[in-house]
Amino acid sequence: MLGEFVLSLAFTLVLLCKPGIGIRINAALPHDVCDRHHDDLVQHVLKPKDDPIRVMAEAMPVIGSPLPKPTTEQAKWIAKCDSGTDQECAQAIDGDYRTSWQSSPGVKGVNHHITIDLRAVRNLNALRVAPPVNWQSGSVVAGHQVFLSEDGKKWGDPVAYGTWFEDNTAKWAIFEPRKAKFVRLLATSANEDKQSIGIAELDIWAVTSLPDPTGEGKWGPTIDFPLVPVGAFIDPVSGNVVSFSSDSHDGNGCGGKPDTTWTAIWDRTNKSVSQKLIEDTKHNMFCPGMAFDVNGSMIITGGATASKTSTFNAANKSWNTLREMNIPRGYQGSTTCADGSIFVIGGSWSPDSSTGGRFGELYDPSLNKWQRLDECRSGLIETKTDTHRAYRADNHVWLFGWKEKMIFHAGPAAEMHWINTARKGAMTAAGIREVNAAMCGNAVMYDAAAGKILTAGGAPQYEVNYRNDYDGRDDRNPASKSASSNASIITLSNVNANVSVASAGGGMHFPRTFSSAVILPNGDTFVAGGQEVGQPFTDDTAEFRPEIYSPKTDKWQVMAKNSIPRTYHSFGLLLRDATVLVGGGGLSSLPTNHLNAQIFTPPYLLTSHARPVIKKLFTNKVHLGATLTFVADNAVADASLIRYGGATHTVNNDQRRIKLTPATSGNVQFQYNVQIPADAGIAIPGYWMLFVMNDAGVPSEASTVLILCTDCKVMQSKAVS
Ligand SMILES: *[C@@H]1O[C@H](CO)[C@@H](O)[C@H](O)[C@H]1NC(C)=O
Ligand SMILES: *[C@@H]1O[C@H](CO)[C@@H](O)[C@H](O)[C@H]1NC(C)=O
Ligand SMILES: *[C@@H]1O[C@H](CO)[C@@H](O)[C@H](O)[C@H]1NC(C)=O
Ligand SMILES: *[C@@H]1O[C@H](CO)[C@@H](O)[C@H](O)[C@H]1NC(C)=O
Ligand SMILES: *[C@@H]1O[C@H](CO)[C@@H](O)[C@H](O)[C@H]1NC(C)=O
Ligand SMILES: [Cu+2]
Repeated sequence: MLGEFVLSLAFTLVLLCKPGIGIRINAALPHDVCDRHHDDLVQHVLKPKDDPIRVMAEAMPVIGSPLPKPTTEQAKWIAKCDSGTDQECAQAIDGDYRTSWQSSPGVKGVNHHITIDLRAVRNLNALRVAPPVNWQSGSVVAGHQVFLSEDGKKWGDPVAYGTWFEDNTAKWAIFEPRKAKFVRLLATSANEDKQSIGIAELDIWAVTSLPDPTGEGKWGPTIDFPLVPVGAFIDPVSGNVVSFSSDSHDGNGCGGKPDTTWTAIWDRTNKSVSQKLIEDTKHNMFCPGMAFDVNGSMIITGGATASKTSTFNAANKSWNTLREMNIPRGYQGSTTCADGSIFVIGGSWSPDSSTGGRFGELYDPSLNKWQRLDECRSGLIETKTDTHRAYRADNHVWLFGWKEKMIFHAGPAAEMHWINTARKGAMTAAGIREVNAAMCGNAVMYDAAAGKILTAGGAPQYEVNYRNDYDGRDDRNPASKSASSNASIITLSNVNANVSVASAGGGMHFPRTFSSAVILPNGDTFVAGGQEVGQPFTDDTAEFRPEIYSPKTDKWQVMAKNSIPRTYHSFGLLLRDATVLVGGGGLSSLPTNHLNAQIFTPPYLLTSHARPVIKKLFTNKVHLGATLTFVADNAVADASLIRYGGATHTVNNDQRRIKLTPATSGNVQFQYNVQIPADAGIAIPGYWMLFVMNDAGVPSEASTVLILCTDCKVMQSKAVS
């Protein structure tokens, strides 16, 4: 019933936000429709009838259930807060949504907080915070940290923190189950003068037993975002994560101002998440292409405002408008080339959603100009197995800038190609990767010097339940229901030659589509999330068990599972500290929205060995072919560079890894040289993370290195001093 309702809603939304409606999706979606969706959710799905709480379109925990609030004196929960009597505090746990705890006015810099003593140790996995019925702006908890304790004394790091969108709906902090008797909520953003926060009710969720601890690695903490982070990238200057949704923080096409985008920045050092509506660029960046230019600016093309190009400038943290593409599009593939130009191909919505025709285009940042590549025909990159045909067949293209002005097209179509940017995008067949297309699967260049690309997962067709609504025929394709567990290693050799393809470890343990793949410093690839039956805006058949592929052993190894689904519209990114951030999913005004991300700590950081430290880097700007010298705090056995990338819709074409071989340098203890590849097609200019590893395989935190482009005009005109 619930499933049915969700499905039909998802269906309606997909319908409403269809192509043809085109460039401005939200213009076609009247606000009363959005409001109606919201009310439906509140009335029929999430809200008990006599409960006046307003519930946002956000996913509930998929495990556990709310702890009943005991009424006997011995078992009754005890609330303590920073202001008010115990009786007043207790209004937040009295089971009555019409009464609330209201703090006294704040003192600047002092956080309000409330601590609940559950009187018994439980396996907690979520906290729900309901605002007072008479909600007022500035009086609800937005910035927050959630702590757990078994004894009320030792608290440790927060299990969840971040910022909730400031409105009158209840908010979730969902985290991996952990034993605790005490829960503390710290309201970090309501600490300005005179601000008083109110909480109508706190609900605490628990599971009966802790999950099976098998599987390596560790999940947590959860970072709560004030939006569904559909796309994300790391600002290479600060190391902070910049994320974005659409013109709405929790829906697509049900938002506020047309051609705007909600963004949120997670600052890891001070554990805060800030938000901002970007209006100046007049670009709704929902479902775009992403590529990091050679100068550390994230170039975001198309999406909901389909012809626009925007850039986030890492140097001054501002969003700016660049020249529009010739061909408007969303869901395109995009990547940065060896000469610093940005390539896009494919995509949806326009110019004609039924016939495709979304040719390649090349952006020259030095001229701020797009050039159409007339020989680069998107028909050649289309998958042949999608009943949604041209609307979906050329989406989320896997592209890798390469030597000799070439781009390698690795999929998701079964057929692979070389694209020659010097010859109007002329395409040469490069062989067949596998029998079927792998739409919404992953492809990562984990060893660039050796020309190695790992591909994994995906499905023959984008969405299972797609019906061709243009001709009224039912094109649903039950035969292609399942996502793939297939995985391949592609090896590039000479340009224009067929590539070689081998199975990667016989395939993943689990089939998945809409998953994320993140290259790790040691050359392994972490794959997380996705679902077995690919259907946007659903979490059915979600896969919670990530796995890591190691080229050294040619094996996939299952990692510890998490409990938050990461399906359509989720992302994964390697962080500078060599952990992985996996987040998002949804953005549909439905209760499958995930306004959070979780950190995964790979097994290499959970050993007893100390992490090596890069103590000194002789320069952080290095030319192609040059030697880079660094000093570590201890002996180093291995090193690598991983290019900063941007992830959305399963694709992060710009992340790539170069294996480096550290050689001792001079007579200085723990001083090493590494050689930067001379070819810009391998070491694509721009910002990279340098990691070093000890002989136990433990990686350091990354130092950021800018690879300069000696002979490309882009770098010359935008040269970094
Ligand atoms: C954290 O740092 C960001 C800058 O990255 C700043 O805008 C924000 O106010 C800081 N937050 C706190 C709570 O200190
Ligand atoms: C940031 O830098 C870019 C590129 O140099 C420039 O176009 C833009 O105006 C700058 N924005 C601000 C707010 O300084
Ligand atoms: C290269 O691959 C194409 C398909 O993409 C195939 O038609 C051709 O025979 C292959 N060439 C060689 C030499 O294997
Ligand atoms: C996986 O690969 C095998 C062997 O090439 C193929 O038969 C199968 O159809 C593939 N599965 C999917 C879902 O593409
Ligand atoms: C990009 O290039 C400009 C010069 O055109 C420079 O001022 C700026 O600092 C660079 N940005 C970054 C993030 O390196
Ligand atoms: Cu999308």
